Amino acid sequence: MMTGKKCLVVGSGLSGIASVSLLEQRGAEVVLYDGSDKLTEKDLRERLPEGSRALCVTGTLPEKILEETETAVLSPGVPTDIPLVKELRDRGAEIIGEIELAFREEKGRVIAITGTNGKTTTTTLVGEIMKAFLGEEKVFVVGNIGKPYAAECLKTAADTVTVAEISSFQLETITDFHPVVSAILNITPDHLDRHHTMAAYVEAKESAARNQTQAEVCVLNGDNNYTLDFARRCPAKPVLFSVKGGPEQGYFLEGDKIVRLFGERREELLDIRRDMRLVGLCNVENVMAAIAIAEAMEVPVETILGVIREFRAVEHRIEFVASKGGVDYYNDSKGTNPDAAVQGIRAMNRPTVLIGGGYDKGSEYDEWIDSFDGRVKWLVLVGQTKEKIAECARRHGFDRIKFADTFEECLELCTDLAESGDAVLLSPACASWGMFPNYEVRGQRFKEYVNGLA
Ligand code: UMA
Repeated sequence: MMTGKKCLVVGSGLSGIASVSLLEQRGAEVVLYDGSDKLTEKDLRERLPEGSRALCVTGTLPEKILEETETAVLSPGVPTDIPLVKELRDRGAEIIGEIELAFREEKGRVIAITGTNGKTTTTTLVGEIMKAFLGEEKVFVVGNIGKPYAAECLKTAADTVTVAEISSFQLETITDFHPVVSAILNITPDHLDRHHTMAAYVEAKESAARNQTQAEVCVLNGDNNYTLDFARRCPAKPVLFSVKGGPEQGYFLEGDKIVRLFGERREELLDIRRDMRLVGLCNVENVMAAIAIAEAMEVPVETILGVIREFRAVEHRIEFVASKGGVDYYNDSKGTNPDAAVQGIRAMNRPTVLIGGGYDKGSEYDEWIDSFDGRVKWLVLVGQTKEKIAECARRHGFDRIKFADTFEECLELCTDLAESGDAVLLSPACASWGMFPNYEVRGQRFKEYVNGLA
């Protein structure tokens, strides 16, 4: 029961604001706190919906609030080991995160998808499959993907499904969160500034399945040492997928075919060249995981395949735009750092004119240049980082470089350089700032240009 409960919400971003609204709808007395010294109490008030009675606090949290708080709801970006959280814990407050808060209101079934990479694509694809199966209004796609779970949970019912993309940050603060199907797509080092050790990061990811039972399913990557190891200890029934030839049972890639093998029953499900519009091996993994999740939810295979055949990609992530004059154009504007851009270029299977450059975040480009691996026909550079990238490329023996002064000039140059059978890929390894307000606008501009070509 939340009525009259004294709750403290930490963080006034998307999660925090949605948490305040949920708590107030449930009758709690809410304090919204933000630790940023750039924000004032007025800023917090402006972020809240009209009519909210929450007390807004910045700076140092008064003793009285620390003492009275019964439940503290942390936003994902708030580390669980900062002095404020320790203090609240020592005084006996319950510490939960926004995902846990929302889950306590859940009336239907939950699918939880985590992993270092591929979460958003897999979550989006599973969301589409579940919508095709149950109807649009019965499915909620929430979490790290950008829509707070707390904003949707009160709409759930016995016959709805919540598809949640869950980050390691969000998993640190769950207690009862219990998906009927969970998935850990892969685990590679990430966010170590926050979790401190790889062991802690892995533990956070594994907790997606913590409350599951043997009657439920946890989908795991059979090619990743961490998730493979977890398959032996997982409280749910592990279902493996693999692109490297594979586990003895589960979903795997055989030539160009995704195959399912359960017991003696072997079935070819789809041809990755014929039936998938998504490109790149990372997306084959995402598709396999989505099939495994959807089948665990008892969605008929034909419904699943129907959605996969049409699914084009999450916007701005290795998104196929159009084929013009025999040249395929791909928008990977979301490739805002070298790591993400490595995935972009690896997904190309033909000579590629690659657009790089943008705002300087102090990144190093060596690994990205190394990943070109003979695929890049021309590298067209634009923006603040163009000289820095060119210098790095030359050091690695790559000198097929062209420069452009504006984004428009860069696009025209690409069209001139690309020949029938080539690809043009916008995957710049840099943020868009300086030329655009964000990567979405950059991707949009690229798509408008491509769609306008004869
Ligand atoms: N804050 C504090 N104290 C702190 C830290 C932060 O008061 O110690 C305050 C900040 O001043 C700021 C607010 O908290 O005002 C921000 O909270 P937040 O960082 O949790 O951001 P939200 O806007 O609530 O967005 C969060 C997720 N952000 C993070 O995990 C960092 C979003 O994921 C998510 O989409 C959203 O909730 C809705 O569920 C973003 C993300 O970057 C996309 N995720 C990471 C990733 O994908 O790698 C994990």
